[in-house]
Amino acid sequence: MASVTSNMKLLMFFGLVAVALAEVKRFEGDKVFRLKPNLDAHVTIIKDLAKSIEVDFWSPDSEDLVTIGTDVDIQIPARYLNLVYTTLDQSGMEYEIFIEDVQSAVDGQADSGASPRAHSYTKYNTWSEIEAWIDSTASANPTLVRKQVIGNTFEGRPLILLKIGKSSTSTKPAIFMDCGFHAREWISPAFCQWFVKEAVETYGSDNEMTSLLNDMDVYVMPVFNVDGYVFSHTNNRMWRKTRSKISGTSCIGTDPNRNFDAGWCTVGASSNPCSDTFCGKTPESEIEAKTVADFIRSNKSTIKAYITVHSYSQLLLFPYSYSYDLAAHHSELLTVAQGATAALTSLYGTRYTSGPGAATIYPAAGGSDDWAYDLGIKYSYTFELRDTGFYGFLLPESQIKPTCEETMLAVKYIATYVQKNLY
Ligand code: DDK
Ligand code: ZN
Ligand code: ZN
Repeated sequence: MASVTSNMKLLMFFGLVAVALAEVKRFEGDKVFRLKPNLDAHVTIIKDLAKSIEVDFWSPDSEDLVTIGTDVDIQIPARYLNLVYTTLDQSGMEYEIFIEDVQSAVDGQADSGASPRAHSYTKYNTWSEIEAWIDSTASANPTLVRKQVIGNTFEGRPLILLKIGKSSTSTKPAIFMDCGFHAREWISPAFCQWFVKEAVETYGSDNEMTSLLNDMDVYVMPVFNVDGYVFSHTNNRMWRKTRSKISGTSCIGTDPNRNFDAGWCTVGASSNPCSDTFCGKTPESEIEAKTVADFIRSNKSTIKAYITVHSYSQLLLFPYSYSYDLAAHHSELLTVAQGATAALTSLYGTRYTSGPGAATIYPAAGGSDDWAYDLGIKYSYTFELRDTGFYGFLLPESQIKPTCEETMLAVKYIATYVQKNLY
């Protein structure tokens, strides 16, 4: 027994040393540019840059998605700035600098004044803080919140759902909402935590929330891509994908929002494992995607709506993204989206665009929203939260509260619509 304990201490010690020694990527002097390609030649130049130097695409999320007439936000490492300025100036392409120093923006995110080692709804919590928060929230609200572990990530962390709703002996219709598909989109898990807080705090006083949670359950997955989220805290703030190993390459990770079985890898996705939009070896090759897809398939008859929360761009999207074809329920999906974004805007004037994915953002196959819709879940929506690129993924913590408050109005609008149209 004594030797087990000392071995454990030794392991813990090396674990801590490994964390302390882990290369934390720094971004001193890196800049984020907004490019405005309006000629084929400009698109070619951007794609060539992506091949020859290290460029991190913020929006769209990979060079494969760059098209004429759509703004491109890219992060350029400091050492390539001279080359990039020369290239851009020769091309005649219009551009602006959105972030002068990425490291300062990374450091500037934590402006909430919240204590760094305690959970807070107005800060970007680490996975261990979120895990502890899940347990305390579930045990403090046993009649309203139940924790469900539905599987494990590639690196062995738990995939956790919170089932929110008034306990009932009969099966209730449900809404499934996930956050944290993409590691660097930190505002997304912050929103799922906020939603749970609002649910438990306003059940019984807010009529809309009370009626919703009496009639329905909401499955909230606070973090889908847990391994990626952890990596974005410990090693690379700009990480997007999962952390799975792919045989035959040293590149790591798959884009989980290209890994679902919906027109898989046909458009707006890459078969190159080094790309940030890598679609994976096969549909559902990622354990996180397979686990969530299995859960939704098993609860297909009760799940009436699917909501997935990303950032940034201020969009509310619905199917399809894998095709320009309009969904069979296009006009209803659009009307609900417009109602939801109007509610969102009413609070602080934040402007959102809504529409089908392919035409509104870019064609992209393998998304969870298209997959859920084709499975038969009619109300399937993807949020792209704040902002429109001023801070991008580095949205300061001081914007968590207003962002979550306005997003609550949109999510409640959709949920209430679904609830009123159940039968
Ligand atoms: O996965 C993406 O590239 C964005 C969120 Se970062 C969403 C794209 C639209 C929905 C794809 N089904
Ligand atoms: Zn995303
Ligand atoms: Zn996004």
